[in-house]
Amino acid sequence: MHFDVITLFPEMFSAIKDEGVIARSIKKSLLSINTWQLRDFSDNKHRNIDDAPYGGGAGMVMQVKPIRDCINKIKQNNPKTKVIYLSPQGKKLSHNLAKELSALDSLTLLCGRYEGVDERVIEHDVDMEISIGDYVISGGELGAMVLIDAVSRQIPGVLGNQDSLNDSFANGLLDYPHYTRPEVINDQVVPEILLSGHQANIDAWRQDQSIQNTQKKRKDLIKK
Ligand code: 4G1
Repeated sequence: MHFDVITLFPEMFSAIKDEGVIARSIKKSLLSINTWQLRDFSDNKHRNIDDAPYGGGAGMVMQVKPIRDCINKIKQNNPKTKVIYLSPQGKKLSHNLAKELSALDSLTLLCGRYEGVDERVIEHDVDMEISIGDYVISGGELGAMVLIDAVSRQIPGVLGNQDSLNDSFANGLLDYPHYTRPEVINDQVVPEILLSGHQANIDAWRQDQSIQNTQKKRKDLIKK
């Protein structure tokens, strides 16, 4: 899968490009991430890409022309790419949406800054708006990185071993509790069953803990 990312802060993406599971998958050619500096598509010597809002008020708005030129450039190599604008107005990112997107060959992620993009970009150039949650953040870049991580994990081969986290959440459940050495610390003990060596009982216990955990901490996740 290929990601093109349109941003004013391409350096931020080193957080996922240089480290961890995404970096390894890039080296294995399972994934590629190209960042595009939107300022390279500015038409003035100051490299501005934003202007004041019509109607007045605070803040600046990202202009149509640089964004449209950048998207058209990306589409020259990649005519079928799906253009996603990370935005608080978008459909909420979920495990299921990440899974659906992972079936595509190419995504173009547009990251907003300031007050966001001119509405005409959304009307004419964007295929889908996606949000990572209901809070104010400073830019779409963190949203794009969350999306890249969640989508990439669903691509076969990206995760080394089979991933128990994914199995758990695919059922719509939270994870079960984890323990490692030592067996006792400050009077806190590891549940006896995990030391029993009886794998079938351990699996059943974990399944039960997943359900109880979900019931207790995230009732909203329990399927109707
Ligand atoms: C109004 C949230 C504005 C925000 C209401 C989730 C948030 C990108 C996301 C904002 C952004 C609420 C996201 C807000 C996001 C332009 C630049 C929009 C940053 C911007 C609840 C600022 N998922 N926010 N506005 O945060 O891009 O992806």
